[in-house]
Amino acid sequence: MIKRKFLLIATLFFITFSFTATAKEFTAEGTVNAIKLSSQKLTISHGPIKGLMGAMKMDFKVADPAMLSDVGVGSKIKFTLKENNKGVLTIMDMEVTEILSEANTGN
Ligand SMILES: [Cu+2]
Repeated sequence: MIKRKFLLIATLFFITFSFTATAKEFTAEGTVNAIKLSSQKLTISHGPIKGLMGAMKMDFKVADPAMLSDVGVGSKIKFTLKENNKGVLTIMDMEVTEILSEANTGN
């Protein structure tokens, strides 16, 4: 159990360190289209993200699965994305700016 805890802390430390070392950060706004609990992702129709991409509908992984229960389908959100050195985007932080529906569907 102790060994496991150490591994978890070491992993978290490593992830945090690698993010701060190489990550690029972006802020964006969008509407949640779907919540995918099993893959820890949100499908979002997002507006243009300066320096990254234009407006489109796509999936983003969230940093913490608990974030998936903070939104519903139709929620408008502001979010912070981090891009790691492999170009993988993760939502690190988000804020609901408008709730259009409280439906929270699974996969
Ligand atoms: Cu996109």
